[in-house]
This record gives sequence, C-alpha cells and structure tokens, in this order.
Amino acid sequence: MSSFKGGPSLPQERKIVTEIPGPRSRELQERRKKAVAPGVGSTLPVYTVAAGGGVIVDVDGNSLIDFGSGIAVTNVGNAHPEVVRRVQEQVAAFTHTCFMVTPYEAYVSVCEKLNELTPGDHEKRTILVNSGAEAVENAVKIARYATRRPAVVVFDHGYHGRTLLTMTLTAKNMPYKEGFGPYAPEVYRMPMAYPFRSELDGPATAAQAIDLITTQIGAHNTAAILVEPILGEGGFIEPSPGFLPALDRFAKENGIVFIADEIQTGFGRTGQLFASEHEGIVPDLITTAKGIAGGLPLAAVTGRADLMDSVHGGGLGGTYGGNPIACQAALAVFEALEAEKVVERARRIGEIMLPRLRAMAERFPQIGDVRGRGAMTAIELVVPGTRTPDPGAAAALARACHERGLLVLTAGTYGNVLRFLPPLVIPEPLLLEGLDLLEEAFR
Ligand code: PLZ
Repeated sequence: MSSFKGGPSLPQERKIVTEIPGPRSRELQERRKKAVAPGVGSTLPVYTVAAGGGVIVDVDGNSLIDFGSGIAVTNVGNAHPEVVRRVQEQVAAFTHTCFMVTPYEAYVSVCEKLNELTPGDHEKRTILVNSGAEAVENAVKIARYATRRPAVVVFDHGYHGRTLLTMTLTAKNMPYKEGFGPYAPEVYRMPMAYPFRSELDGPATAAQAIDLITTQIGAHNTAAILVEPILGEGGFIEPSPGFLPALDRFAKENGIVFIADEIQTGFGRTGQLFASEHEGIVPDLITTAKGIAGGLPLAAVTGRADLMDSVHGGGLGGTYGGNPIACQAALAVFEALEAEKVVERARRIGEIMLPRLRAMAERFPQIGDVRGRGAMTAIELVVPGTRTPDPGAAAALARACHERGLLVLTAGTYGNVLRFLPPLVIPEPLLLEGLDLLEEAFR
C-alpha cells in the first residue's frame, strides 16, 4: 500500500512528472486487460492512489486537476475528513446487519434528513438502496404500485442507468443498449426541449409531449413522468424554460407521478441543493445517489408519504440498501454541505467558469454552445459555422486536457460535449489553472 494520504491535506497542485498515463499506470493497464472484462471502460487509465480537494494523485506520482468528481460524486471532496472519521468509527462497530433483519439509527437519520432537504414541505418518506439505477427502478415500482398504471414516460437524451429497466429508460443506444435487448415494456419516449437544437420553446415542446401522451398512451394509463431536471449523460442539457413546469402541471392534473431524477444534479452541484428548485418544481418522487454519500455506494427514493406508504410491507428492499457505513458517510456529507457552505461554492464555480467558457466560445468557433449551472457546466462542439456535432473534436480536446494533467469527461448523445464537474470544494487557483489548461488545449 502506498503511504499517500488523501483528502484535503493532499498538496493542492498540478504536478506532471511522467507522460500521462505514466509507466506504472501502463503496466497496471496491461494487467487489467488480462483480468477485467473490456466491457467496462475508463476515461483516463491513470491508476489512482489518493485524491482530495481538487486533485487526483496517480501511481506514477502525477497530481491531476479533477474536473470529474468521479462523475459528480465527490461534491464535498474526496476522502472528506468527516466522511473518513464516521466511516472508520462505523466499520469498527459493525459493518452490516441488513436493515431488513435488525435495523440501525443511521438509516433512519439519513431518511429524516432527505425528507427535510428535498423540495417541498409536505410529508415524505424515503427508502435507501445501493445505486442510482436501483433508485430509479424503485421509483418506477412505487409509481406503478400507487397508481396501478403501467406506462412510464421518459425523454430524448435522458439517462437513468444500465439495468434492464433503466437501460430501457435511457435514450442513447451506443454504448448503453446495443445488443442488450429486448428491453422492458411500457416505456414511452417523448421529445426534450433542447435549447441548442430544438425549434420549439419549452411550453411548445411540453405541449407536444402532452399531446403524444394523451393520444398514444392515455394519461389514465401513465404511472409516471420521469425526467432529469438538467440532463447529465445526455450532454448537460438544461430544458428550455417552461418545459418542466408544464409537464409537472400536467402530471398533477392527471394523477401521474412526477419523478425527478436528481442523481447527477443533486446535492448542491447546480448551485441549489436540487436542480428542480431552479424552476420551483416540487417532484412527487425524487431519486438521489452519487453526491449523497461522498463516494460510498448509497442511493435513495424520497417522496410523498401517500405514494411511499401505498406499497405493502416487504415490497421494497435489498440486502445492502442503506448499508450503515454508507449511511454514516451520508450523514457526514449533510453536515459538510452546511458547515462548508458547499452549495454557495458551487454557485461561485459557475460564476467563474461560465464567463470564461463564453469568452472561449468567442474565440474558438468549434464551441457551438456553452451551458450549465453552478459546477455542472459544458461546451458542445460542432463543425464551425454549423450545428453538426463534432465528437472527434471533443475526444481530441479531452485527450489534450488529459495530457496536461486536467481530468475532463465527455458526454452527449452525439459524444460531442465536454463536461466539467469539479468537486465543489476545489480551491479557486486550481479551478483557474484548469480553465487555462482547457484554453491551451484548444490552441
Ligand atoms: N440517473 C441522472 O446520471 C449515473 C453513469 C456512468 P448509477 N450517471 C453516470 C455510466 O456510464 O455508467 C446516473 C445518472 C442519472 C441514474 C444514473 C445511474 O446511477 O449509480 O450509475 O446506477
């Protein structure tokens, strides 16, 4: 084991001492090829030994600036000291009992906190599970149970997971669905109000979706409308104003459960605790994961007590759901969010990044669109002077950033979006250096 200590005590600096990936990472990559199924990819195969604040340190001693947060997970920073402390205490006390066998307080505390923090002051209940996909699956189960209706409505460019149902709910074929069918029944996809690419505005696109639901499914057959308030994997698409409120209204008028998938947008990422709040949406059910537990596997469905209470006892659960170690991590995250004003820091990151990205768009015609909120921002790359997606440019830029020690991720239905998800606690000098490196990569 290395002697590296992670967390915010790691030197907050970019340091490149080998090519990226370095020799030890390349060795490990060779070992991996013989052991790990190639269906699981890695954006940047540098092998990690420590991470914290705004950096990731690899086996070759390189320190990279982190604009990925493990896909929007380490919002309060990697190996946050309070997460580490609570996890260590818990792991020494007991690692597992199964909440369905003998329960424990931390599970209850996490549910109380989620009921309090999620939008709306109505009475709520929560269940805890292991992954985002599992949370979405359970939200659909609950909506179907409560309404006794089969159909689920989702949207173009949406992403909800990789299990049979959630892969079906996901829009993009390659790599998520290709060859993995047949898919689950009773899933209907509607148009998304994608400001950069739609001809229609938000309310008009919602009207189109509502017309399709009414004529092709029947509102009375529709259990749920499921949507990410800002689309994540689909390319950080912020639906045009008025789109979400119109759908929310339609759902409420027709007894359809409105489910907000806040797995990527949640926990302060967008400069509000939840992205639904930007347009004042109060979802019936909300799914959370990722940022909830500082890197430990935990996810939740939180929602209206009447819906959650409708399911028969024993109808929901799983061996590890709400594992005590993951629950302790979540409790530490909730504390850190408040104590360190993490949501404000996300807002500040947006205030720094968006103007810089817009200035780059003036200079580099490959940038067709700059968008996002808080610490969830992106640029969409196109063939200059057109809206034709240019995934090659996104891949080349990502590579140039990686070589310089800046970890960035791509996204988008066309693979042509470069997205930026720094930990919300990234020190400002590193954020600025990351932006400089991005600009250098363009040149
Ligand atoms: N819903 C909105 O963003 C996970 C997926 C990465 P799990 N996004 C990252 C990949 O290629 O697998 C995600 C999401 C939204 C659901 C999920 C699924 O969450 O914890 O990955 O199951």
